[in-house]
Amino acid sequence: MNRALVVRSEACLLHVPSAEIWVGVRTPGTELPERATRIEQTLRAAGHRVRDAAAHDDDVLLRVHDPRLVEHLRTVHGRWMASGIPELVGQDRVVPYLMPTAGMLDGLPEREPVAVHAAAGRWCYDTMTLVGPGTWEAARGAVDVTLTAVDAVGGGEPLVYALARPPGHHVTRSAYGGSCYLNNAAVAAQALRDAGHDRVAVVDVDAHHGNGTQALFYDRADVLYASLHVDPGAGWFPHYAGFADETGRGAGAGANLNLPLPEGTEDGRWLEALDRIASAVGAFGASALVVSLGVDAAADDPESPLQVTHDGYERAGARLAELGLPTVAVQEGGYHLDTIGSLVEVTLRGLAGP
Ligand code: SP5
Ligand code: ZN
Repeated sequence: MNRALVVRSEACLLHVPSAEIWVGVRTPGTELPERATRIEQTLRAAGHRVRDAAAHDDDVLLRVHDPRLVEHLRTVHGRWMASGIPELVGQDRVVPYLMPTAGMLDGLPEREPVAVHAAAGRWCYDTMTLVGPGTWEAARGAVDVTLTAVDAVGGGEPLVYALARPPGHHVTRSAYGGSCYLNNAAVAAQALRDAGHDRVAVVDVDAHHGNGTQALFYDRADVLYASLHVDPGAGWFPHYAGFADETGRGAGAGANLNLPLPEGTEDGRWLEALDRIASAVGAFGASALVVSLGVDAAADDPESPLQVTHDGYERAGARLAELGLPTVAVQEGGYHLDTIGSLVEVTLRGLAGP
């Protein structure tokens, strides 16, 4: 059997979410470091080659994201700790209490707020994505993992898996959320473009719509974003994006494909949608593929109502492998610790081809 090259980094374990605040209620965080250790353990046991990430500069990252977002993430936890909030209210994680929405500002100029607890909501769009002491190093480490994976594909590896954590597909150019801080898959797509691939496809199999990746490439004809996910119209995160009528804009018209699926969708319907996506990637004429590999569509995952099996994920990998494209698979969601490793492993088995 063909095996993938796996890229990982110790830095990715440094982000410890501690909690998520959802509808005002503090619940334990689900995007845990153990996700990465479980995946790595399983992939090593299955005989995949494992390589440490190499440090990369900020060049691609700063073209994908607003440099002010990157600077905010790099500095905000330190500012928070120095602000007195931890002593005053007992909160040592950065969490917004106010988001300056377009409706609030109503045309007023954007100002740089003095208070760090106000700046927190300028760059983060939800209350579930807390910043702790190791968050920046982990998110930046995930970018290094991703860029190292792209380099390896450039060096002739047909399939490279970026064990990126925290995940990234919910991050837009200038706003983070959904347990994500920096958009690893978008960095992969941009780096593949820079490496000479004229057309790159991003296929997002995470249970949730990758609103960040979609937004980043929505106006561009050179990167196709295609996703199958639980229908935001049925009340699921990210709620405001992921609808079938979002097909791209301007030069990017036709280069965005959303296939929202009902709660309870099982392998058959999920794989039909995946097949439509694979055909679209073929028709698009991509010369490289990024897979946003979330495994939270699995039946046993606590965060989504899709009912995909291990066999479904393996077949999805195999269908994408038929495209015959150099592939960077980037880890996104997946929260059931006992099966996250095997779900990733079978998907890579499929992606590696017969
Ligand atoms: C990368 C990824 O899969 N992000 C998913 C973020 C969606 N989270 C939505 C959570 C909605 C409420 N969850 C409450 C359960 C608390 N554990
Ligand atoms: Zn997800």
